[in-house]
Amino acid sequence: MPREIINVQAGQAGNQVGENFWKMVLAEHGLDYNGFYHGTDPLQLARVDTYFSEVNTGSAAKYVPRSVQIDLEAGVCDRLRSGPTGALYKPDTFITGEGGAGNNWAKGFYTDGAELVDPIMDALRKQSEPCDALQGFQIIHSLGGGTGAGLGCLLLSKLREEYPDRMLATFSILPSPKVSETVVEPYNALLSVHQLVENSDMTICVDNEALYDITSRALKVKGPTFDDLNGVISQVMCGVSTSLRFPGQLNGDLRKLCLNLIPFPRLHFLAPSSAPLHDAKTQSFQRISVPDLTSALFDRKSLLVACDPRFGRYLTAATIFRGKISSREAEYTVHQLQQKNSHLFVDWIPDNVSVTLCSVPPVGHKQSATCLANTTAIQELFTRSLSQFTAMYKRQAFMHWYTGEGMDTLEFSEAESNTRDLVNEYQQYQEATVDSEEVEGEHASELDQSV
Ligand SMILES: Nc1nc2c(ncn2[C@@H]2O[C@H](COP(=O)(O)OP(=O)(O)OP(=O)(O)O)[C@@H](O)[C@H]2O)c(=O)[nH]1
Ligand SMILES: [Mg+2]
Repeated sequence: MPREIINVQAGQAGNQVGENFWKMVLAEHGLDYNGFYHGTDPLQLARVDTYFSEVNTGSAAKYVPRSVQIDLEAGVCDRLRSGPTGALYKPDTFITGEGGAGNNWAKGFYTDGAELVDPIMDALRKQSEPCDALQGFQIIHSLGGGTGAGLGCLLLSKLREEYPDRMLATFSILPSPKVSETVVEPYNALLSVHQLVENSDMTICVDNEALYDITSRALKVKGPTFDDLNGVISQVMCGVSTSLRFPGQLNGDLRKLCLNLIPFPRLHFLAPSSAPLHDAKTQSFQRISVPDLTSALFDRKSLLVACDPRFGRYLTAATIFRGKISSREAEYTVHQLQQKNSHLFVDWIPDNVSVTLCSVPPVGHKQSATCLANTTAIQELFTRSLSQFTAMYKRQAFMHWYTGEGMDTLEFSEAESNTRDLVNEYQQYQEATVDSEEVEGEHASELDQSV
């Protein structure tokens, strides 16, 4: 029975990354840009229904993305529609407004976005009704703007209300001053984190700061464009969704993936890494050894979040190896790496790194690997945004743009303290050992300081 996922791409970043993601997923499943199958490997179609609905066109089956594209302005979606994959999407799954949210989270969440949310929910219902066993939703969005961040978070809370027992996952792009110069991005980002902590089951963090470094250093792109960054993001999105899209044993659906990765409900912010990191336009038919792939996955330079796992500890991690790789070798290599670096993995969750295999490699490669890490080092990402947020918020800079949309400044204070609590929780679990005193209470923030 199919276990469907519905994709939502919101705002400029969401739709641009989404376009790239679908192109890559199509290629992996042997589908052309119109959704027709030309592949030769039955594995490509075995679970294609996770992300595609099959439409009978009379002669051949057409595979249509189960996706809704939204934006408060029409330009980005219009470009997507007139682009090479434009004919792929169902026409009634584009929902756009006029004018955009102008980088204002309050417009996306409270005013303009709130006006568009009902037609969006209708479109999502239309997608979910024919599903046999809907797993849940994934939202692709940036946290730095107004639409993807504000309206994306509003949608998340609506989905939580209407589909309380389905999984809600997000691919969330965090802003970096290296890529964008819009000053209010730290506000939008932390207001979003405040929502994501409560309403998302799993947030896969993609940090434009790390992407900029990867594209400019590892891929040697001079002055990387969004297209360069998005190529790396879709590569990683394809990697992390492999176990959902191909038959396998472990982490075969969103719920199982979350169950293995998320030991505490609030600590669901994951850092993805990928190897080899390559320019989407080049192909690599070289063999890369399993030990090389494995050590790259746990290397800071392969991480899509600008943090250093050596300064934190892994609570859990899920690895997936693709191509002709023996499961014994993969498991042995991961185990060896963990033994050698045992201080980097919490000792109170035994066997906290899972290994999954998929024989289908990404297009143009012989083998590859991806990892989703729940590392306490991710707190660096939140402290970075917090310090930018606090500097402006202390002086109430730019606040009138938000209060002008009816927002209460209290929400800013709450977002700030919620993020601060999150950082403390990561820190406390980082320091906890199997021998430290037993902890009581639900939240790590209630832990005794001596732990
Ligand atoms: N990686 C990546 N980041 C992007 C892309 N487009 C925009 N961003 C980043 O996203 C943030 C801005 O958000 P956008 O997605 O442009 O905004 P939006 O959701 O359309 O919201 P409004 O335009 O304010 O209505 C900034 O941090 C940008 O650097 C993209 O294609 N790829
Ligand atoms: Mg926009």
